[in-house]
Amino acid sequence: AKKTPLLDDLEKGPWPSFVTEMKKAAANNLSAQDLLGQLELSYEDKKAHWKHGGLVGVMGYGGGVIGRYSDVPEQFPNVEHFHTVRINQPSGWYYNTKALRQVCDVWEKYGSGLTNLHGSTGDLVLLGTKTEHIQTIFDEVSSFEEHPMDLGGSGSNLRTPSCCAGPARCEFALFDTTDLCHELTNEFQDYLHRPMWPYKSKIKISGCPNDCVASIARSDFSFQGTWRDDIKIDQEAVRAYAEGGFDIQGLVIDKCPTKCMSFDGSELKIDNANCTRCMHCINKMCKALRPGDDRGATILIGGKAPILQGAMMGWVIVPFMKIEPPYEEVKEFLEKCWEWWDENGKTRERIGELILRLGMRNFLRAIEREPIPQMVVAPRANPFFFWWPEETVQD
Ligand code: SRM
Ligand code: SF4
Repeated sequence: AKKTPLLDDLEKGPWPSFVTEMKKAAANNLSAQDLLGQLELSYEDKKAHWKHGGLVGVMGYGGGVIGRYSDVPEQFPNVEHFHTVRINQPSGWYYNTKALRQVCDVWEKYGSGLTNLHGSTGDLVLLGTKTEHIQTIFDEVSSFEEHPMDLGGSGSNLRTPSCCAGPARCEFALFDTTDLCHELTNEFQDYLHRPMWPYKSKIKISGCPNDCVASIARSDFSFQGTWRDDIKIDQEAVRAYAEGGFDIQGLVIDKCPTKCMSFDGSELKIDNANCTRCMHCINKMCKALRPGDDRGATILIGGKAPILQGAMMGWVIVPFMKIEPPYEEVKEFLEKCWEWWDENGKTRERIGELILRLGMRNFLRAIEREPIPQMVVAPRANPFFFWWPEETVQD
């Protein structure tokens, strides 16, 4: 094996190291050997030795494969092509071992054998193959006898939707996140596989406001489970917390962001009209407090990383929507938003940035929604009011 003193540094310390894993793979894998060599050279030169080299893909798809080529192929011929294949993960990342084995077999045959489970959008990511194998990999993966799989998103399209573990593993799931994710993925196949929008668009779905998939910061459309009626209180269980020495006042009442709770030593009261459904009290006292029964989701728009306008968190556009199969209302809502964005967005402008540029009033009019207080992120700072032409009186 070639010497890699700079990479070896990344094996020090108590944490797992991708270098150690790549070295294990390199024992009988030429791609992994050259990958280590090229990475070492990048560290020496302080420069990446990958280049984007035009589009590669499979028949009928515009996304799902990211083209990568080495710019020093004479030194590292086994990574001359090193394309990445994104496989759409099952909702909530539930595989059985057979499904995973099938993918690994294909990848050992046609790819580098190196994987990334999972990419941060959610895909099962296969790292490094040659142009001539891409179509074969897709053909095999998509025609597995059991659990056939499809490509995920890349480029200016709908990116692979992802969701939290949902009701199969989590008692807090206020709707079936896995079913909604699966349904939206199937419904919007065209948008997922054919890049045609101004830029990428992401959907992430969490079953409750704990937002375990961090949808608020990482997706243009963030779905978070919520409820409209009152938090359910078991006063006996509340007293048991207090008797057990749990500091209800300090850890729950004082931490409530809207100060809508009180506890007199024996009874807990919640002013539900002022509750913002943050989940904190329920997380802390889950034996005594439960979400209400009238359940659905809040939809936030605009979460994204820093390109163009800086990093943004999503903000509330729909405070509450019932989330029930076949999810027609959700689908119509998404279609309306995408249509307006596709019509008006500049290249690389995401929907949240477009709302900032053209104004919320234009967005709300296009998607046929009335402005409501929950949409306000911060008090406005300019005194002007813009009337629509039909609201003014002409002399
Ligand atoms: Fe990303 C660009 C890799 C998840 C925001 N991202 C890229 C590029 C194309 C940059 C490049 O040319 O090297 C990378 C392609 C890598 C390749 O060759 O395969 C890249 N992004 C990744 C992955 C593979 C990292 C990973 O190993 O997990 C993730 C996708 C794997 C998957 O499908 O599961 C990945 N990227 C994300 C996320 C997180 C998420 O989706 O939850 C974000 C932040 C959320 C967001 O969308 O804003 C993200 N990637 C970006 C951005 C900034 C976008 C913006 O509007 O600010 C770019 C820049 C760009 O598009 O030019 C970018
Ligand atoms: Fe459970 Fe909520 Fe996390 Fe989903 S987001 S896994 S429902 S706590």
